[in-house]
Amino acid sequence: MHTVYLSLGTNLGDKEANLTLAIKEIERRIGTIGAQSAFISTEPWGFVSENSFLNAAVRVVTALSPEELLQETQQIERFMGRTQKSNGGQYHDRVIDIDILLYDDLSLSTPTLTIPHPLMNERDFVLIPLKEILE
Ligand code: PH2
Ligand code: MG
Ligand code: MG
Repeated sequence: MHTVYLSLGTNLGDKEANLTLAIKEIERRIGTIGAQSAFISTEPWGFVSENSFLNAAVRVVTALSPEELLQETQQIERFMGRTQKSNGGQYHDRVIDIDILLYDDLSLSTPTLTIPHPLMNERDFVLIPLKEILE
């Protein structure tokens, strides 16, 4: 089994409900939630939007491989109605974004997936929830 840390963010609709549903879907499709951070309200980082974010992080124990994990997180995003993906640093408002931060102590870089998340150390909206649950 593998320990993974996921970052969650939303800035559209009922943000608290979006995070709650995403966490429920993570539990259903990915694995057991070992810890869940508080939900924190943050300002948009890296793009201009009038919609503030609600961010959180979770620790999950999973049997999935990194690529399977990515497929499942993307399926949850689509199931929850996410349409646009960030493209070349061009960010958009979104109902849900689920990013893989850490997967055991693995370092991996493929065209579709980089672990640890390459920008995590620059982002307080990632680091603050992560520090709450990191063990
Ligand atoms: N996600 C981004 C870009 N900017 N800003 C905040 N506050 N929260 C996010 O989750 C976020 C962001 C790219 O996924
Ligand atoms: Mg993201
Ligand atoms: Mg993402």
